[in-house]
Amino acid sequence: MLNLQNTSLRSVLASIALVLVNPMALRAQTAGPEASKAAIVEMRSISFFPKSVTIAEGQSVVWKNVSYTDHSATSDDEAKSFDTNMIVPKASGQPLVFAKAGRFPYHCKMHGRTMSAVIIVTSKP
Ligand SMILES: [Cu+2]
Repeated sequence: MLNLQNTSLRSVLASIALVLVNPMALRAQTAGPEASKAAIVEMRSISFFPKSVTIAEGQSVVWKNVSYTDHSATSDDEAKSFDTNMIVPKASGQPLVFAKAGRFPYHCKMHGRTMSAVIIVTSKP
């Protein structure tokens, strides 16, 4: 299962690498071992699943679009601390590393608040 996800992830990396200019995404490219333990969030028709994901500092998240329309995972804060940009059906975003503990609500740019969720990052002991 994990191998399959990694394979599909690699297949889309090349096509989206040039589009992503998010500093967090660029850092994620060199994450190496961290990327292999990425938490997966599915983008469904108008929801994220799971709606709440808890990870540890330094862990990454990969959004995987399993629906039939484009979606993004865009942070709610004005600074837009992370944004996958639009991910097309059957593709996955680059792994995004969450380096700091905190609560990071996000939404889809296309579907707004209807499609929202949260990443909770816990600090390492
Ligand atoms: Cu959406």
